[in-house]
Amino acid sequence: MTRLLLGVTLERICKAVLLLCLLHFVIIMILYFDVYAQHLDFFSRFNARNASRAHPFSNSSRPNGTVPSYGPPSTNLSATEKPLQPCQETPPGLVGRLLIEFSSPMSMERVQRENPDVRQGGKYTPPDCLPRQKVAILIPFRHREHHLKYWLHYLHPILRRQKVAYGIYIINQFGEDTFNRAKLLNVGFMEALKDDEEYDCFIFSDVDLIPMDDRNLYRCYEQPRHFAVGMDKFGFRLPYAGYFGGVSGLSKSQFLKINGFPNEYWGWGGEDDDIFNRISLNGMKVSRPDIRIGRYRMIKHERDKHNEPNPQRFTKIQNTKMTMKRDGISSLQYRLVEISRQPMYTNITVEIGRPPPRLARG
Ligand code: UD2
Ligand code: MN
Repeated sequence: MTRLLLGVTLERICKAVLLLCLLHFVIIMILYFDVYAQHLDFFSRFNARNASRAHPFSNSSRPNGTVPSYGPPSTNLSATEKPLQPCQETPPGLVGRLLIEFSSPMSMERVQRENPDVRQGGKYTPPDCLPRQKVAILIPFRHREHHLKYWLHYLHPILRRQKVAYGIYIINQFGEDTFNRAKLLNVGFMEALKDDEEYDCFIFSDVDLIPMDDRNLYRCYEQPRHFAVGMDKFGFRLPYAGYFGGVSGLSKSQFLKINGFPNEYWGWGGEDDDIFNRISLNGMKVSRPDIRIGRYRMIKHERDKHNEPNPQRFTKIQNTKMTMKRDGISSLQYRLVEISRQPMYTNITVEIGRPPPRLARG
């Protein structure tokens, strides 16, 4: 009797083990097929992305009038591909705070290697959505190659995550006469539009300023934008309410409304305050990101040669109201020396003259 009972129990245990094994096998099979399906999905998405990379959007390849916004042509979509949607207002791939440092050496080769989808001339268009604005980024420049490498290294990936169509323009002052930041930026505005008339937003950035947070979106707003709110050199605080230096952005119509920037500020200082005055005098108000987001690191440097503080600046900023109508984009004169398209940026070398003799003596 005991033996019989033992046999029955053993048989039950065996059945239970068998059932467990069967269950285990079924679960494994389900999981296996699920992973396999995901792989398939991943590969098909990967292929689609590569296909879109193989036909990057460029002005020359765009059939006239077939594309409503700044995206790849929609004409060669297959039946299964969805047409591109406008890029989201808040880009989904932002990472927030960034670690910015300038101690490790940087090379242009590295920047190029790490940004393979930037087109010749430093241009980029998001491959997966239709960007809402086309932004020209203008950098006043002379003899700051070392800074430029860091700027490109940090900014290309940030701008890519921000999902805008953009082009980078270095406005390089020819010769060794006194530097003129604002006039170079006026040249940048004109030349960027000659390069691509679709630019509707212009961002003016010093070559030595790197944003520390990618939520500080490089695009244009309802009002002229001041991006560089908190800089390390000012203890991450706005130095004064009317400060407009460092990095700023104006739409095409905002820029034209203030007659562009002044051409007559030679040497260091004052031009940013004049631009601020122009904005207020034309009934606009400067907008800014939150101080926690608008943080910047400036690459440390000495004052450059031929960019000494402009002794006229304090008097000049008192007179913006009188000068802004005659001095600006409407009176801009320059001689183009060379335009060269580099892999990571477009270089525009320009002769912009020198200060009038009275100022040169001052
Ligand atoms: C401040 C402002 C800057 C501008 C300037 C006064 C900050 C962070 N920036 O800059 O926007 O208002 O004062 O004019 O407060 N540059 C060259 N080569 C030169 C000289 C200047 O490339 O030889 C360019 C370069 O892009 C540089 C920018 O001009 O970043 C401003 O010059 P700066 O960096 O010498 O002046 P800084 O830092 O006092
Ligand atoms: Mn600087």
